Amino acid sequence: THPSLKWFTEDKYAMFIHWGLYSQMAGVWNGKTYYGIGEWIMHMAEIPVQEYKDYAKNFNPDQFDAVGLVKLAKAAGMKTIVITAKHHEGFAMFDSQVSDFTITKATPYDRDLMKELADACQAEGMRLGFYYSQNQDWTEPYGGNYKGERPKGYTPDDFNIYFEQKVMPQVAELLTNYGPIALIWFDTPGNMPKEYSARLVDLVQGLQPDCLINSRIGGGYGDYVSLGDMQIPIVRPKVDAWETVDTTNDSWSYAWYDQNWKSPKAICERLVRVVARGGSYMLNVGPKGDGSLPEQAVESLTKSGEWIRAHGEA
Ligand code: JFZ
Repeated sequence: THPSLKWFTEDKYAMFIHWGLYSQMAGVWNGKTYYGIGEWIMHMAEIPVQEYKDYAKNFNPDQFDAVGLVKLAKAAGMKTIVITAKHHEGFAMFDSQVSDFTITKATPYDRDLMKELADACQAEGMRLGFYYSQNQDWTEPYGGNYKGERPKGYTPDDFNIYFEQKVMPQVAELLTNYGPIALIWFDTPGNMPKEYSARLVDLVQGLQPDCLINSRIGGGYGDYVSLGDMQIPIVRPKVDAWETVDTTNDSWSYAWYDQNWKSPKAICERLVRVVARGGSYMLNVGPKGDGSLPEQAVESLTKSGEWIRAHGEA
C-alpha cells in the first residue's frame, strides 16, 4: 500500500470543486435550460466545438477568493481540496504551455487561479489535489468522445496523439508548477487501453512519489477506490482505502435550477455513514462562473463544520 494512504485514511473528509466554463453557463445555452448535470451541458445541448471554445471569452472569475475558499474548507473540517484542473470540456483552468484553451490564454482573465489556490493551501496547511479528465476531451480532435467531426483518416489509435501532446504534458505541468500535490483524481477511463493508465502511473510516481491516484485512472490501477458517484455503501467495502464522492446539492457544477441543497444535518449524517464504514468522504461544491460560492453551500459547510468540531477533533 502507498505510504500516503496513512493521511488519506486518517483525514476522512475532503472538498471537491467542479468549476469550469460550464459554471458560467449555469445550465443555460442560447436561452434554454438543460436540466441534468451542469458540467455536461456541452454534451446535453450539443454545443458545436468552436462555439464552446469561443464561449471562454465570457469567463471572468473576478470574485474567486482562494484564501476564502481554503478557510471555508477548514471551517467545514475538511483536510484536502480537489479541484477540476481539466474536465471533459478540455479547458485548462491553469496556465498550460501545451494548449491555447486555457484560463490564461482564452479568457479576458489572466491569472492562474490554480497557482493562487496552491499558495493559499500551502499557507493554511490544506492538501491540494487536481481532477484531470484523462480520457474524455470533447474539444480535442483526437480526444475521447470528441464532439466535432474527426480529422480525415482518423483511427482510434490517434488517441495516442492527444495523450502525448496534451494529457502527459498537462499532468506533468500540474505536478511540477503547483508545489506538493496530494492526489490526482482521474475520471471516466471508459475503454481507454490499459497501457495509457500505466503511463500515467509512471509519470505521477516519477514526479511526485507521495501523490495518490484514485481508481478511476482505469486499467485496475489506483491507490484507493472511488465508489460510484454519491454512493454510500451499506456494508463495509472489502478494500483497504476508499471514498464516497457526493455533492452539496444534485449537480456537480453550478446550475441555476439546482436548489436541492443538503442541510447541515444531512451532510453530517452522510459523512458519519461513510466514515463509520472506514471510508473517506469528499463533498463537492460548485462555484458560479464569477468564482463566488452559492451562499447555501457556504452555510451548509460552515454549520456542519461547527457540529463536527463540537463532537470531535477536526
Ligand atoms: C463523472 C463525470 O462525468 C461527472 O461530470 C463528474 O465529474 C463525476 C464526479 O464523475 O461521472 C461519473 C463517473 C463515474 C460514475 C458515475 C458518474 N460511476 O462510477 O458511478
